[in-house]
Amino acid sequence: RESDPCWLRYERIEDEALADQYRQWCKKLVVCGSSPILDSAREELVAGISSMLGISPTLSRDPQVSPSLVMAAPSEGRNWVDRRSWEEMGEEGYLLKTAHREGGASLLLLGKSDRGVLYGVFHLLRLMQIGRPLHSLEIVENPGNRLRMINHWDNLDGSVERGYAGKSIFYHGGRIARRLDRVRDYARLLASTGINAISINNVNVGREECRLITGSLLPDVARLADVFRAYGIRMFLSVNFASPMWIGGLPTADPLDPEVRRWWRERTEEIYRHIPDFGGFVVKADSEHQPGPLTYGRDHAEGANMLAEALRPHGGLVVWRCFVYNFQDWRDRSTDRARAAYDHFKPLDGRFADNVVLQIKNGPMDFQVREPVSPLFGAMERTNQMLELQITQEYTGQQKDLCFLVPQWKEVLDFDTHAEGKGSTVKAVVGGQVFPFRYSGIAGVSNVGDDRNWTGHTLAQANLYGFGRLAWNPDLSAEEIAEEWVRLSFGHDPRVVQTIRDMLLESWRVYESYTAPLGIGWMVKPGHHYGPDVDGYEYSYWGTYHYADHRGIGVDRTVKTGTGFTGQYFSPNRERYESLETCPDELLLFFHHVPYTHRLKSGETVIQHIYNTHFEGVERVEDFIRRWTRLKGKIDEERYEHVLSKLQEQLANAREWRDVINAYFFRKSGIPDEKGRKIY
Ligand code: BDP
Repeated sequence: RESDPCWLRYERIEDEALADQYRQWCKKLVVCGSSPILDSAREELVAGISSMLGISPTLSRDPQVSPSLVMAAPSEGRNWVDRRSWEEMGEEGYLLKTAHREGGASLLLLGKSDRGVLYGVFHLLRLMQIGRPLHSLEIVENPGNRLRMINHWDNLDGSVERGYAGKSIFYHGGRIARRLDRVRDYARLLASTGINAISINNVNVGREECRLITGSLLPDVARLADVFRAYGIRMFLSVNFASPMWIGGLPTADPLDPEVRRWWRERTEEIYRHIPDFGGFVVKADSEHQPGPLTYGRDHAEGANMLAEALRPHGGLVVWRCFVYNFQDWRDRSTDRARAAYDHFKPLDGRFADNVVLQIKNGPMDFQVREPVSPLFGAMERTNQMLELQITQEYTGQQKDLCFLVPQWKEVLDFDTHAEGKGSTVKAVVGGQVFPFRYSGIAGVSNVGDDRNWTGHTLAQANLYGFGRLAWNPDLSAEEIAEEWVRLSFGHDPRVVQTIRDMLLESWRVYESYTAPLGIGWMVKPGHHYGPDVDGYEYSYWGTYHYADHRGIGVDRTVKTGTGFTGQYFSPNRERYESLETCPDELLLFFHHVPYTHRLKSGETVIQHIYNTHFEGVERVEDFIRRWTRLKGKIDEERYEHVLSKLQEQLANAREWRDVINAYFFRKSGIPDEKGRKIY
């Protein structure tokens, strides 16, 4: 069976008057220029037009034919607009403009690069899918981020680390898939939102996966790269720092060893022989059992720079991840996992080569439903930085529970680090506006697998879409993105649009309300991380996260009496988190240890807040189900039934969370629920 087209459905436009207007604009298409990317752009445009409007536009390469729609490559595009409009476009930007001239009007779709043209095509098709008029367009768009990247955690055997949507679309039984139709559709989906880079294998690189950079698999990797290239997406590979030993037969992987350096140079040269526009390496080093430079008494800068040196002559980058922490011992209260990334990397500022980018997870821990923003953003003014988000819902419901993450990501992007005074938001830092980074941007860990609907939960497609849209334009609101996605995916029935949009927008807070409270996180079942286990990690060497006893709960991360983590922030964030009075409720237990009777700004005590939110969370899921069932008959049966069954699964999960969390805190604290509800 065919895979789900997601938001590229191009359904026939039912409003005949509108379709007729569109036909006027789309009937005579002039295409100037040709290249693999422009060919993809043209194919997409023609396919979209025929599917939505039921016509095949006449195609010409001759600009003299008084076209209705002009799609022109950079070399030709210049001739169609004045200099000012042309110069407003950046390298990947595009222009969509209705030009009225003698002999009629035409729609101009121009790009500064082939990629720009492709993005312009997807924008135009989106406008038509959403039903916008085209007669007075004046759109210039440039991406807000230079790197807009997807990271895959796929393994060669076809499994996907933290994947909740089936098997890998790239690999099958130790090889790269023979047929790449599915990959091509994926490239289209990604390009439609403006993604321009992808890494295709797990950051935990096993022995098998080391072969991806050897002659045995490179020809196949190159086939994948070809597919992505035609959609403007550059390919990256995750590499294992110990590769020179594992596959090169060297006795060491010491980054200062000349043989090791030569080995990487030669490997890199071979990669570029197969993939001339190869993007570079993604590296997880000295983290969670992965090898790295620390083994050899070298630091992260020495490790990253060695790879950077090998990639530099070819224009490649090193994406070096900052997810580095030592296993802590909960008996040693001086360690704090939250501090680790900053403690490791901040002292190295200025030592990284300019083709290294540090990739930093949004929070200081690990993709919990609620965390403060990592204090490392903006803290290294002489080091390229990018943001890492997790699209795959590891800790946020595993694509069984509905959890639209765009509102969370917006909070991260809009967070003001105050690195260079007010207005140094995370989006400005990773957009390269606060410090003149050579490379920066946003990466997201993919939520895609070979399930027919790509993402397990159909509504989780909205996370992939939203990620791409935000990477392109971090100023879009969560509301705009949600509504856009619903219209593209489910059409324009007002009840459908409103219901699904609202459910998406509420879902993150609903998920938060029935899981770990007030910013502590981690009350999940160890290993797979779905469902509640209050003390699952509490006494493990991997860390301790809530310190609940019979008096109170939370982690004291203050400078005055705790781990000192708050001191890693710039003022005034530092003071805001340090003080119990100003610390925001939703992060209270991340920063402070308080008695259960502590009163939140909301007026409730901590314990009563826990009870209330957990009862409420379950009710909200019940309400989701009620609202969804009112859509019966208004959307296709298949997606209707699918989402309904997911919501029912979510309800069971929410109930389990409610009962486990409430019972635990009731027993710990001995404080009854003010409202006398049943706690098991
Ligand atoms: C954690 C995941 C683990 C990843 C790790 C990482 O549980 O599977 O390998 O992040 O980002 O969230 O490297």
